[in-house]
Amino acid sequence: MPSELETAMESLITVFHRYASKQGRSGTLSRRELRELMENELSNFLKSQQDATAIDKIMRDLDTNGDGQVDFEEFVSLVVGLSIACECVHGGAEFTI
Ligand SMILES: [Ca+2]
Repeated sequence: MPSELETAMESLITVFHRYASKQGRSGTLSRRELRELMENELSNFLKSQQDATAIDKIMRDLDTNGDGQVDFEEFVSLVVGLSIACECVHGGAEFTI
């Protein structure tokens, strides 16, 4: 049975591919796919960033290779960044969403 952390890693991969396969290239997130993922999967963390310009900014920040798509590596940097921000806010204490 996978550990808690291994399960979390599997979830990252599963969620990424669920949205990445919706349209166009299946291995990357388009702007629309990224928006859907963030609205559905990060709605608690990103309540203040639901407007279109915020999505555009996040997309630009994430798309480090500039191909207009967010690949898994670029997506992971979003998750890592949010996790670090979240850990800082909570001071490392246990939290629930
Ligand atoms: Ca990219």
